[in-house]
Amino acid sequence: MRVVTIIPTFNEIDSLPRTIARLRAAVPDSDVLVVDDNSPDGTGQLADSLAARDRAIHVLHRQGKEGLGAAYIAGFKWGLEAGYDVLVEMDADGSHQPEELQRLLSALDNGADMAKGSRWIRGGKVVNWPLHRKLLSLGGSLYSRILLGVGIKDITGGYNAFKSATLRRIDLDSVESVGYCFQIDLTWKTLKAGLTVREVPITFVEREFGDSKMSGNIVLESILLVTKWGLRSRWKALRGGNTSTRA
Ligand SMILES: Nc1nc2c(ncn2[C@@H]2O[C@H](COP(=O)(O)OP(=O)(O)OP(=O)(O)O)[C@@H](O)[C@H]2O)c(=O)[nH]1
Ligand SMILES: [Mg+2]
Repeated sequence: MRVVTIIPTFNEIDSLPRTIARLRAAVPDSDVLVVDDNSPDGTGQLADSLAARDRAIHVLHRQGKEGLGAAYIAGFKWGLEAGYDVLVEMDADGSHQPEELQRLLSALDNGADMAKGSRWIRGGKVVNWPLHRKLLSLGGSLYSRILLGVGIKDITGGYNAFKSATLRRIDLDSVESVGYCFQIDLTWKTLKAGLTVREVPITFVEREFGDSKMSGNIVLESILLVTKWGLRSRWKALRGGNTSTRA
């Protein structure tokens, strides 16, 4: 099974080397793809220097900052083209523990089409997050769960592993979201395709270095898109087609 872990970066010069070193130690069989949006702090060049020393590390350079979703789509396309069997999403900032990746991969081995790291199921944790971030994450998941009618507890989570067949079933070009709503979008599309999403408990640790890219616009995008998708699927269900999805 060929695995590639995709790490999108924008100004992560302090975090990236630590995350990659931990990942290479924890899961040596996983290749790494850094997708850098021309970070002004030189993260792209740093990634190149890591790639020069380790053949498992690859770098995709993009022209400018286009958001997390666009970076992942480019990374997925690269990984599918290169023939990987499993594609993983991981933040550069240390929030996703590379030491927990094996658990996500095991869930795929045991039949899941997508494994989703979850902070909000039994065994899941968040370390060093202020109350307002916890409430935002829990509230976002609850709102999505109600509107979309899905059972996923941490639908906004960004630590995910996909079988390549899952990503091939999803029309990657139809992904509308650029910010964190992207994670909801991917999960929703996987469920709508009739595939299995399994939540796996993770410990999410607040970043130590660098700045968060979270913003009001990103939250607004999520609320608007989730509302649109939820209403659309209910409208379709009312008109006869049953699109209800449970996990
Ligand atoms: N290539 C690329 N990467 C991005 C972009 N926006 C965010 N990222 C990366 O995506 C990952 C998650 O971004 P964060 O800023 O940590 O966002 P977050 O984890 O939701 O928010 P915090 O918890 O506040 O850190 C990090 O590795 C970022 O560097 C972007 O526009 N382009
Ligand atoms: Mg983060």
